[in-house]
Amino acid sequence: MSDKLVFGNISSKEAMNLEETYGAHNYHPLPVVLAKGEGAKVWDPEGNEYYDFLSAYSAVNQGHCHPKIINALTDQANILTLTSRAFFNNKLGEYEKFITEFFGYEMVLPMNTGAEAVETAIKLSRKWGYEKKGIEEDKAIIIFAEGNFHGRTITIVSASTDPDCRKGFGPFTPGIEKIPYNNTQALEDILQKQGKNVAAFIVEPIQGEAGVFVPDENYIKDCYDICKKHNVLFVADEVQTGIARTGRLLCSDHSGIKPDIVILGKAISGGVLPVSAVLSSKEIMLTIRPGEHGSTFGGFPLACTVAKAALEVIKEENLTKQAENLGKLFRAEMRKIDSPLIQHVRGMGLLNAIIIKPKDGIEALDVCVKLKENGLLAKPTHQHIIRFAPPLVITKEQLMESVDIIKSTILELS
Ligand code: IF1
Repeated sequence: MSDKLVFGNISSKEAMNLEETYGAHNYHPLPVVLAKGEGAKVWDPEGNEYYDFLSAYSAVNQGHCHPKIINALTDQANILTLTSRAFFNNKLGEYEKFITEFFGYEMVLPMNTGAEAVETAIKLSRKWGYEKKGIEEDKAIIIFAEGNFHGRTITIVSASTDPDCRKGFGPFTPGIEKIPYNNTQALEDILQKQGKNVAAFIVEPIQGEAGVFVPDENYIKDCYDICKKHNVLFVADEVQTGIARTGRLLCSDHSGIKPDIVILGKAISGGVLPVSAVLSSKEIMLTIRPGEHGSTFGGFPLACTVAKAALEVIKEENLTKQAENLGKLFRAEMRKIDSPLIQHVRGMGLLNAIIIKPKDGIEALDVCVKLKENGLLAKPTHQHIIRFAPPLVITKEQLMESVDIIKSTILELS
C-alpha cells in the first residue's frame, strides 16, 4: 500500500479526520476512503484498488460510473434538471411509460429515496383502505414483519424491531402491527382477528438488513394468497432486492406473484441519483389525488433521464441472468471453503451472505478489515453476518479473483 496521492487532493487520513470532526456521527464506516469507481472496482485516494462487494447496498447494480448512465446524466444536465411538479416536463411522461411497461404495472408514483417510497406506499395503502376497502376513518392497520428494514423516517422506524433504529425516537406512529417474518400462520392469525381494518402487509421478499435472510420457498406466495383472501394489499419492498439483484427483475418473480404495490429505489438510477418509485394499479394509485402527496424532486427531468438509461442497461447487458449465474457460482465457491469460521452461506442471485462463527476472538468485522487489506470491500451486518453483493456487471474472471481473495483471507484467519 502506497501513501502517495493518486486521486483527488486529500489523503485517506485527512478525509476520515474531516468526516469525524465535521460530520454527524450516525455511521461507523470501515476505515477506507473511496475516491474513484469503475464497474465492480473502487480506488482510494492513494490509488489502492478494491472490489466493491457492497455496491452501495445494491444501488450500484449497473457498476460504478456506467458510461451510458453518466452520458444520460451529463447530456440532460446541460438541458434541464428540475422543474417541480407545478408544470409538466418533457421527460417524466416518457419515463413513466417506460418504467411501468418495464415492470408490468399500470402506474408509477416517482419519489427520491427508498424511505420516501415506503412512506408513499404506506399512505397509498391507507388511502385505498379507507376509500376502497371501507375501513373506518383512522382505524387502518399496516402489518410489517419483525427484523425488517424499510428506512429511517419516524413512521418507518415505528414499524422496526431494531432497538438501534428506534431508541430515543419515540413517540411512534400508530396503526402498525408486527408479526414474525417467515411465518404464514402469524399473518393468517392476525388477519383472522383484525383483517377488517388491515390495509396492507408490507414485506421484503428477502430481508437485507436482517442478514440476507431468505424465507422458505413458499412464504411470499402463501402470504400473497392470505392477503388476497382477506382483501389486504400485498406490498413488496424491493428497494434492495429489486432490479435484477436476486437473479430476477423483481425478487417477487421467484414466487410467481405480482404484488399489489412494489416499492423500488437504489438501483433505479444505477446509484447515480436518489430515485425511487412506487408501482401499482390504476385502481389503487388513483385514490391519491392532486395536492395529497408529492415532493419537489420526485420525477425531476434529470432523474427520469438517468433512470431510463439505468434500467435500459439492466436489459441490454442481461444483468438479471448474470446475477443468477454468477450467484450460483459464488455460493458454490463459498461452500467449498473449508474453515471453522464459516457457519453458513445463503442468498439469491448476487445478494449473498456468509454467517461467521467467531473463533479465537475473530468476528465478522475482523474478516471485513482483513478483506479490505486484501483488496475487497464488504460490511458486516448484525455482528456475525457478512453481506456480499458486488455490482452485477462484475465479470466471471473478476468474480473468481474476488473468490480467491475471500478464500485466502478466511484461511489466513482460520
Ligand atoms: C443506510 C441496511 C441495506 C432498504 C429497503 C428501504 C430502504 C432500504 C429494503 C430505504 C435501505 C439501506 C439504507 C442504508 C443501509 C441500507 C441497508 F443495511 F440498513 F439494511 F441496504 F441493507 N427498503 N437500505 O434496504 O432506502 O431511504 O436509504 O434510500 O445507511 O441507512 P433509503
